[in-house]
Amino acid sequence: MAGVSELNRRAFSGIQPTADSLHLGNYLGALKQWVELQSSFQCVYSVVDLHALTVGPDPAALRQRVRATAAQFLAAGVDPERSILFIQSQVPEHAMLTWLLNCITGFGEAGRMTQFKDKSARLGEKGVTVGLFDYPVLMAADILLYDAHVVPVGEDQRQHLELSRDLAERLNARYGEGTAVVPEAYIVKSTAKIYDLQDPTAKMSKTGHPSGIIELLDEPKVIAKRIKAAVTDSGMEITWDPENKPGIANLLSIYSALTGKSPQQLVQEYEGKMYGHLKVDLADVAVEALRPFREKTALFLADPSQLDAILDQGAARASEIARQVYGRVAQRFGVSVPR
Ligand code: AQP
Repeated sequence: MAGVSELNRRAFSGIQPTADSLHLGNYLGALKQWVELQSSFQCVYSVVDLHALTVGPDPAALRQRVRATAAQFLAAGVDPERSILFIQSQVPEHAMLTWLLNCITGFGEAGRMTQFKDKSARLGEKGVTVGLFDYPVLMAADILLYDAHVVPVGEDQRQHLELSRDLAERLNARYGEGTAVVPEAYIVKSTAKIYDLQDPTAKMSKTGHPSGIIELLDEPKVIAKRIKAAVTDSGMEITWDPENKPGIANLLSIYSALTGKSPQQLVQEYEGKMYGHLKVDLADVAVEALRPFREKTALFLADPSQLDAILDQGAARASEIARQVYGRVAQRFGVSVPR
């Protein structure tokens, strides 16, 4: 964990408003770290709606999900007094810096991104847009625009982070040191990848089958049902063996992250017990952990003017930094800086 002196350093991260509710993977892989980093970094967190456009959402649903996502950030503990919380599309410099970065990114380099390959394979040729291809460059712009030193994300974003670092280094090599801050990924190993409850070899994902996901806003009985129906492995013994027992290891990782007990400690506690015991107890733990989250989200959504005020204030603070950093980079490229 960073020391007090790092309060001068910035953390940036974003989540796409692509679903009504975030899931447990988003929370344990990213959002939990966002909240913790607030005591040691100046944090900038965004609802990245421009990214969400890459999958062609319905405009009304997108607008509603932007607000729901922001409310969930706040419910998780993002503190708008300490951190900057804003909607990406309110700060035009994200798109402007993306264009500059597009012009220094190799076509082959962007084409190597595995998430693009996976998503484009799923969508088929007709569904794939230039926007989807350019997603990692927009993500690099998001990060570099705030001179971010660290980026708390899950494992699936590691390759995109590497591209952001490469682009920052390229900017410094071509346009002079100090053009960009080279960011570092902040990935917590134990929760870097939470797996689908029905397919513990695939990551829990908003686009996965509902039965494999725990949504943070799910009703308690839905949460309990999904955990109790999670796929487990052959054998009966509860052991920590991610390679051979990925289903049980996933449940232990979730249990561990929600309680602070290590997987090894949990294995000891469940010695001689059946998989079913573990599932019943984890269901209770998850229901109780998510109850206040659901209630707080509902409160933030019930007060639209407060939510708007928080987001407007966040956009103003984000714009101040973005304008300055974009101006510095644009000048070095030799293009005009808007007045
Ligand atoms: N299963 C996961 N385990 C750990 N971290 C995860 N993240 C996502 N899934 C897991 C992290 O959550 C943050 C937000 O992700 P996002 O919404 O911006 O994009 P995503 O990774 O595309 O989210 P999904 O749910 O996985 O959606 P799809 O279905 O589109 O692939 C990121 O920090 C991510 O690492």
